[in-house]
Amino acid sequence: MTTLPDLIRSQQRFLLTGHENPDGDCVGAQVALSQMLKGMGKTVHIVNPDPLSANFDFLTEHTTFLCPRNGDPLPEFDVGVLLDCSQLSRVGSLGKSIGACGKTIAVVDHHVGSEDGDGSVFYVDVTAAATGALIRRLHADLGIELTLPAAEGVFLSLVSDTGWFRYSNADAEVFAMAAELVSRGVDASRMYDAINRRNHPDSPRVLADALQNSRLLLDGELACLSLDKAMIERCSKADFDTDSMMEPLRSIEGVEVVALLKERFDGNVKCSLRARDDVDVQAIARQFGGGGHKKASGATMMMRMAEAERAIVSAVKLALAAQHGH
Ligand SMILES: [Mn+2]
Repeated sequence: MTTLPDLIRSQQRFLLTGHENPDGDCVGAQVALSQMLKGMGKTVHIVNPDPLSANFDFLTEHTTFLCPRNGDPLPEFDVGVLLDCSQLSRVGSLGKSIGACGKTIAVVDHHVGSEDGDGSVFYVDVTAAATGALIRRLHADLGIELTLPAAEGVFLSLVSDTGWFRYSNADAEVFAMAAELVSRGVDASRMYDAINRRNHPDSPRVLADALQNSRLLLDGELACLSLDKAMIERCSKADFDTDSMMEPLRSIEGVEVVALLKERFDGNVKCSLRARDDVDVQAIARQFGGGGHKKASGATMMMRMAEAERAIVSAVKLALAAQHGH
């Protein structure tokens, strides 16, 4: 069975991609891997199903992110690499185009179930804190030094998926890597500013108005926030990261699970779940066709908002009851 290092050594043209609405882990891993491949003299293109969030503008100084529209031809490639997801269906319509090329697909991912993904070559570890951590390991496997942009990419991955080292996945590997990356020149404080201190002047009002709709349910163990289309529209106009709205709810004492439900334009609901302790939100998301990690998961729910709210409340209720042992 071919390993990813062998595949990289033997092939020349690489197409890197990832999931819809690429997050910091996804794009950080893309930057780090593209730096590595370019350093080896390979041809690399990064294509994503959605444009980069403005928070990641600082990466575009050294890296080009393509976002081909429906029907645009893809750059030629020998190997497609799925980063931070393992299924072409997570890559939207772009995933279909990539799959239709019939080329080798490699998966680099840390989500539950990624070992059963759409690739034929896997570099996966569900215990890894971030996909970027896997790209750091890949550098070591191939004996490649990290460039500064690669180090910044890995660092972005680590801070994105550990919530700047607050979550329980911030393990010894994460801190060891972070120390190494900072010693290679990564400026953590400058990166924090570049990502997080560039909100729109409307953002405090948008956040305040959105949080008005938050509710504490199930004896205060579930915090639920639903955003309708109008609020989603306001958020996107202010370029506000809706996932960050879960943080104030997570900080309430006694809250075990936070659910963020976002109404999509087609009327279905995108649900994000976060757990504080022992509730397995990956198992809950899976009930609705989604997945992720034990403490951070999501699903697209093919139902209206009111129905989605009821479904999430009853699923969390069952999970809490199981946890409480009755
Ligand atoms: Mn990730």
